[in-house]
Amino acid sequence: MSMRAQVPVNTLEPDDNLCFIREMGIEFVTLSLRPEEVEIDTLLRVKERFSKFDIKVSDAFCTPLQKNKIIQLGLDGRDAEIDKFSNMLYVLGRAGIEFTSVAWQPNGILRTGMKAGKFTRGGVSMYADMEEIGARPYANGRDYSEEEIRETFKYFMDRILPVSEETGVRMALHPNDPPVKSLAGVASLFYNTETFKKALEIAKYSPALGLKLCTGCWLEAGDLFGDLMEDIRTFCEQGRLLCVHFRNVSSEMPYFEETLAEDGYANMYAIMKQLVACDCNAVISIDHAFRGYESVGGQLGAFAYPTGYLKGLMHSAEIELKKRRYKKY
Ligand SMILES: [Mn+2]
Repeated sequence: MSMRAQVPVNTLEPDDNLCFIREMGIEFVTLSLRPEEVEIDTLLRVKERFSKFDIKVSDAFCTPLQKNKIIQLGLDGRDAEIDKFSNMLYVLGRAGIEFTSVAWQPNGILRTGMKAGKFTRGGVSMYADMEEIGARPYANGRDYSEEEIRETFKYFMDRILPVSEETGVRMALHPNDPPVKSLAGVASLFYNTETFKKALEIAKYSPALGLKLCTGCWLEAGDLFGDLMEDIRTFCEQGRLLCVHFRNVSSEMPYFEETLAEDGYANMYAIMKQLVACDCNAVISIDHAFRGYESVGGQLGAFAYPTGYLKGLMHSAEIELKKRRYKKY
């Protein structure tokens, strides 16, 4: 199976949006769930409604569980939060949804802000100035060491891996973003290829733990992250790659803006060709878009052009590598 382009949606996505997604030639969506929506009837109803538009739910996530401060900092009540995560896996399993997302960043993605940058053609997008981010005070009252953060990940994995294996619902781990050793006083779990391998070791190399390969993170850190081309090959071969975030940035840290694929410092076609050459069997999305305009379709409107560009690069690579054929030419 080849890569499948996807866009993010929520359970209340209007019918017109689903039509628009179908008309972009997109058959897969990643479904955002509010905590109260993590139950089987809601999911079956949503899947049924989406199926009328030939749209399948490739994966689903619940942000408060995906980036959970209590679990990830080991605060009081983490067992109850882990139970909620476990319940989500059972529900997704019953609904036939293949994977969910995890990002070991209790404070989320850190950016200096959003603005129309030097490299964004007037588009308002996220940018990071690491000098500013690095000078921030502790976000959670004190410093959390690498050992502590590894412990919280191990504690979670020890309890969740058996459920993930039993239900068949895998987890796609996203790197810490920006990928540096520590952010606002919390050590990062996964900020380069080596630390991802350590996370796999903690997860006892269970197939349940997969990778969300965010090219944005790899590019933000450049060679300090690892060899992106080699990593694509390795993790495709291992069947770890569940999802690709296809995103470019203006330059490596210490300062970057999130740009259109064609405007950043990396050749995104070369990256796409490597994904296709390695028979990447994952869903792929643009990750972030410029801030949308209400009158031009909001977020989905903002996703449309870069997602079409992504599909153009993907199909070009498939044609060039003879993995996509037409009757004529
Ligand atoms: Mn990403």
